[in-house]
Amino acid sequence: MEKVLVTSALPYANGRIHLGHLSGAYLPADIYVRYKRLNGDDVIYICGSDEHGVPITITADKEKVSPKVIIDRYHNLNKEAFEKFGMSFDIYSRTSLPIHHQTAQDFFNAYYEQGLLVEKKSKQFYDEKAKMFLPDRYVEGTCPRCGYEEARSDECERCGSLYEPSELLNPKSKITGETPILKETSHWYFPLGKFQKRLENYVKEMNEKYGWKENVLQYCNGWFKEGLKDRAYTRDLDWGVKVPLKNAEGKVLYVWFEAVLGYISATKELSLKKDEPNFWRKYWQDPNTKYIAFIGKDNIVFHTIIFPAMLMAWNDVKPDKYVLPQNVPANEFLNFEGKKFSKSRGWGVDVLEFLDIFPPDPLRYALASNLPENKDTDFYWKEFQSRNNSELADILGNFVNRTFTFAYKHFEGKVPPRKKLTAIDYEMLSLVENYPLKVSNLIEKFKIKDAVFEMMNLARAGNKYFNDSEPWSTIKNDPDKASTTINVCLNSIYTLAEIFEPVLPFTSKKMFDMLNAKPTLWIDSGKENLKAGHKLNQAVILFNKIEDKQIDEQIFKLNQLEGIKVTDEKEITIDDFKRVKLKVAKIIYAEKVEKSTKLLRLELDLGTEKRQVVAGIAKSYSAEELIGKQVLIVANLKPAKLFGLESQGMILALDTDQNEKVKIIEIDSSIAPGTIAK
Ligand code: B3M
Ligand code: ZN
Repeated sequence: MEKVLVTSALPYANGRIHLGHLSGAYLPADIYVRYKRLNGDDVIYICGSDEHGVPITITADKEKVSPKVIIDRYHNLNKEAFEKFGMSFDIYSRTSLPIHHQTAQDFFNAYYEQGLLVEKKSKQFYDEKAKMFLPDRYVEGTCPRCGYEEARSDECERCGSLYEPSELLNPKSKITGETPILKETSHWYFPLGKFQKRLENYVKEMNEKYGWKENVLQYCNGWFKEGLKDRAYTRDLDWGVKVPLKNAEGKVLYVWFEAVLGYISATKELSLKKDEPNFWRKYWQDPNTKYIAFIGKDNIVFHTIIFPAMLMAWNDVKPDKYVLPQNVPANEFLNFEGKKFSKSRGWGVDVLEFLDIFPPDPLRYALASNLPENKDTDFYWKEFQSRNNSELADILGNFVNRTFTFAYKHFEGKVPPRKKLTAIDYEMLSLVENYPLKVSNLIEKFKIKDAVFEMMNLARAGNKYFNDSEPWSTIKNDPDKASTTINVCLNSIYTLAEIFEPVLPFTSKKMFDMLNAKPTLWIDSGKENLKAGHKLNQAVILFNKIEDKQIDEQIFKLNQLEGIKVTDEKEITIDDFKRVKLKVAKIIYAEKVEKSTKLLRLELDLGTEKRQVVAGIAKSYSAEELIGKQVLIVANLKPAKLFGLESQGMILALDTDQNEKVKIIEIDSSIAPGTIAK
């Protein structure tokens, strides 16, 4: 039995998590953890919200509310999204808790007291109007190397060069739009360079022992080659963990130096909840613990270099020593229908939105089958549909369904005995028996995608065995043979229920309920777990097919939103704008589109003509309340087909950013339908 500590990156509580996040650091970890639990290992799984740092304050500034409002909102939304998705964290904590602040300050003090931190003065941008130092992302200017006009204070996203803030041309504060001055400030630096040799050895040793992923090693080696430099441990900001020193007013710990400690403080919070204050030490401070940190590729340096260096620096002087990550299986990115996820452009779909429409298991399966383990991958709606329909429903669902139907029709809903075993039965039994090990070998190596492929292969083999055994004919001329076939099929379904549990936890539960059985130890799940005479429960449908219409609706909505949310784009000319014909339209009839949760079919009067428009506003308005209202529409939009209905135009509405709610732009009744807006 292994003692396993698993963490997933702590998402910033400044926005909703989307499918890309799930594929990167959460679903693979949850699959690993669920498998480890069934395998009888002693596992804890830790996560929570990252609630400090500039990403949070920027969002708060934009909305003109306090950071607290933002973190409360998104912590709760993301916690709910993870729960609905079936994430099995032992705790989902938050870094704004006092226990986290205390933990982070303890670490800072441990370094400060051993004289490790170096105090240095430097010039940083300062906004005199806002009376504050401006962190990197608050300053924009022209890149001194390539002339890119939206470069950050010390790095250019376009040409990738790094420079001193004083070199940035034409700097502007993002808060006031004023030109900031350079003002001297002092910060404490963590001397990462001092740890370089030890870090290189650590990465080398872990890789030799446990086989790190190629992409992760490459990142690390890139950093080592460049040479590790001192890193500022503090920032001039008032939102965050206060620097625990006198004369450190207005300074907080740099978010990355405390967020990684969030894993530890979250485990401490779990200990308090369990009323076992030293529980966390059993994992973090036992040298036998296998610590696995799941992350996305943009977080590699923090987990393979900065966090280990911080733990080393603590372990150097303190008696209670921490374990370092044994493996950091970072994933690449998931894109959406060929492009990067983008909130501002409305490209992508967030988790809660998705789970409002479709159940979690098909999403888990589709994402797990296509994890960006070695390269970026894409989520496509059509692929999601076919994974659900042609794999989950047609292969796994079908095998379970035909077996249960047969067992009820011919064997009174009981497991029939094994009577005459022939070669084909022995072959199937030995395949099933060896299957759990085959799958676990892959999961142990973090080859989750391959493991999921193998899981479905067992269901494929089940169907083939059923077909080849022809129980529908043997039941008439050789009933003992049919009895054997169904016994083997039911036992295979037991194995499937278990090995699919990490990926399809909700479905697995249904399968076990149908079998009237409980999971066993992973390695035993391929054995004869259902004995002859065992009574089954009634079968339920495991997967519903997803219709083309449902998918078309999503694709339509995506393109519609993408068309509207162009606020971040460069300017357009007046001629570009003139190409858009905006007209006043009166809604003369409205009704729900059948089987759609979002769409209404509207009949519009444009003065000289009538039009039909399909609008994605059913979550905000009932059909009845719309009739008689006047709205603005884009009248020269190319018609599109949706749920078999032609949509001849698009209604303008305001995005309230509240769970897909929109507000139509109403035009008062004194204006005649057909009037042009310009
Ligand atoms: N919050 C970055 C992110 O959400 C950061 C991860 C922290 S892990 C300790 O991608
Ligand atoms: Zn540049």
